[in-house]
Amino acid sequence: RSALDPNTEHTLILIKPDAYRRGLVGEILARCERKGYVISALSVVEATPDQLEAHYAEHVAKHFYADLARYMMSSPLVAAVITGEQVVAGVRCLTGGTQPTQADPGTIRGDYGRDWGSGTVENVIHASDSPASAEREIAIWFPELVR
Ligand code: RTP
Ligand code: MG
Repeated sequence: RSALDPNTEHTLILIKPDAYRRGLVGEILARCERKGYVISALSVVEATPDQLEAHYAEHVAKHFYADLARYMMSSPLVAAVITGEQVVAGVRCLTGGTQPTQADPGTIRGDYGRDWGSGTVENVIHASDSPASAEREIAIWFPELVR
């Protein structure tokens, strides 16, 4: 049972703490809305270590995980469920490549992401990389929607 419409597609974005602090929440949500997608859920949260380990399960054992977790807990962030036809691929496209310096201009990371010399890049946004990831991640950040 889900509170989300099963007849369309959903993705999970995190507007990461750097973007929250810099006042980019409205800008990032506006880009999703202008593309024609709908905001189905929205929340300001302080991520817990458990939530991040679940969310980034594929990265927990990697050398950059400690920096990543510190970055993701450095202030509140905004979690959102975005809805629309092929929204998973579409929002990944809006998001751009992982590394801000290489991300195409015009993408969210290309326009706003910052590389510092060391530590984790501040790349502004997370977006689910597949419909299966989206389902898994929505359950982590919006458990009330999937119960
Ligand atoms: P995300 O999951 O956050 O949407 O980013 P992504 O798919 O583009 O990249 P992914 O490979 O899943 O990496 C997740 C996040 O970990 C940080 N990272 N740091 N220092 C490093 O080598 C490194 N590699 C990845 C980034 O914050 C990246 O977004
Ligand atoms: Mg990823």
